[in-house]
Amino acid sequence: MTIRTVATTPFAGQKPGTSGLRKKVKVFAQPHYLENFVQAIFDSIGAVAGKTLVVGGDGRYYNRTAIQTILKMAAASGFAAVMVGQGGILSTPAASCVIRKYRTFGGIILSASHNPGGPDEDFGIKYNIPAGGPAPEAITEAIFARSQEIGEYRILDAADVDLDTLGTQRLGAMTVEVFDPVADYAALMESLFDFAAIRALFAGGFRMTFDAMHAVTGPYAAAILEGRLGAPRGTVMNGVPREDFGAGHPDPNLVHAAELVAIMFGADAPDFGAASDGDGDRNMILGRNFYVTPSDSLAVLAANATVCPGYKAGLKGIARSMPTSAAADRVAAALGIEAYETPTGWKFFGTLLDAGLATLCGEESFGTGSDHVREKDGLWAVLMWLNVLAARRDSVAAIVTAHWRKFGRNVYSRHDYEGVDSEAANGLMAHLRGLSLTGRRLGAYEVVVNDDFAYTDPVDGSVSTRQGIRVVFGDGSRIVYRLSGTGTEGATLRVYIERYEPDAAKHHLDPQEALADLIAIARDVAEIERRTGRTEPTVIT
Ligand code: VG1
Ligand code: CO
Repeated sequence: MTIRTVATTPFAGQKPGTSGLRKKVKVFAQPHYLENFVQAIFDSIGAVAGKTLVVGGDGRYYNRTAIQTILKMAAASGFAAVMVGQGGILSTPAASCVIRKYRTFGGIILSASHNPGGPDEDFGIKYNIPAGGPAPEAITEAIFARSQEIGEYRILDAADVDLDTLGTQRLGAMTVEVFDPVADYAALMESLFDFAAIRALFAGGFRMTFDAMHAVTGPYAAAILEGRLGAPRGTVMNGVPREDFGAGHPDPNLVHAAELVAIMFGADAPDFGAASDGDGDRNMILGRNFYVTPSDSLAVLAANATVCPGYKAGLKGIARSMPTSAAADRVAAALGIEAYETPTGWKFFGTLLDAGLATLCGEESFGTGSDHVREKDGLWAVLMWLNVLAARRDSVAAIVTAHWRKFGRNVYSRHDYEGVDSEAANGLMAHLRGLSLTGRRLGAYEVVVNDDFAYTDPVDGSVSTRQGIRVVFGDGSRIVYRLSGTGTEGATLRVYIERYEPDAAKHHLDPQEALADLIAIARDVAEIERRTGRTEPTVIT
């Protein structure tokens, strides 16, 4: 077997976004495209000789092909070993778990998360550091810079590796260990939650439906919920990962998880419903006829965390991304712990978790997690809810509405305008950046803060600017605007709207009604219709 050095030239635009590099499969499949980016990673993370790397993905189309390339390139770069999930499968939180448990030199995760999969759809790749989390911006910027000057890459000439048989193989001088992608993760979950109490809950007739959306969590959910926790077979639906996610959008929200939503809002609905996304790091939580917003879910889990064995000592702090509602801040204040506000993207939580400043983290985009790994974790959130339900023996709706009565409700909604013309979207953001609204009245509200969110990491001092336009009003209500950093076509404008409602008599109102005046202001201020031609959002969550 020989190592080949291949001459190459840079591709424009290999710039990682909110969570790694995401492009159409057709872009990744061009000769040298993936190889250039992988070599740029290996060239940017320090000496790799003798180190171990974790590799796996969400099982989407091109996953296996990409893994073969990465294995041969890792061998050519001098890695001593690569641990790869059987069948190329490894959820994002399980990858983080394994990187940490075996103290590897990080890992490469192949996923475009909630984006559709298939030959004409999306693919993605990102590097996670040895702490288990997404590479911070300093590293992603170094990878991008390297990709823009790359002149060659190295790859081993070898036959493909068998990804399906557990055990150890040789690839040149490197060891490839194909491991069970579920076992370590399931053991970690069992160490955090009261599995006996959850088993007793199911044994008492509690019914649940988990929608794996034909994505990576199928095998994890089946092993944990139906296996270790004794939920009846059939609790997990769409549980077999498919390369095209069954032609669906593996995004656990009210629009894309419509099948689950119909079950949970239908006749004879189960007690509890949940779904996860393409790579297993997101979660949607539903009760019977009841939807829990991700921002509320974070707050409720924080308020109830001590019923779970892994969190019984209490929380050190709670972190949320800036556009996420401030519901969790109210819990932090009540608990007398710190609340942190970070830019969008899980990479910003890593330093807080490593420094022991925060225990729970969350994003409005169906992401919740804790210091057990360094990624958001879909099944973890589902299990934490199950532990809370087993301890409180109350319905999801009763737990959330009682939470609102105690803390008030942060009424919240996100409006996405997908597939907007990029120039129009950039123009809209430039228009917003040019406004100076502080001190002005908009409808019934007075603007007290209007800025482009900038963040200084309290641990390492790194600064991230241009993280979203904020319009904050005197009563704490907010409108936030940002462009998505995970899409592959045109631009997606996200508008986040929040208002605090202390009055329990109004907690039952539909957020779209309760927020109607702010929604109208948000559209006016950004001139959404005039600039994008859109009269309505494509997705409302
Ligand atoms: C979106 C979400 C963000 C999340 C990111 C990755 O980013 O808003 O909160 O961290 O996706 O999630 P953006 O830039 O499109 O708004 V995942 O599950 O796609 O890795
Ligand atoms: Co995801």
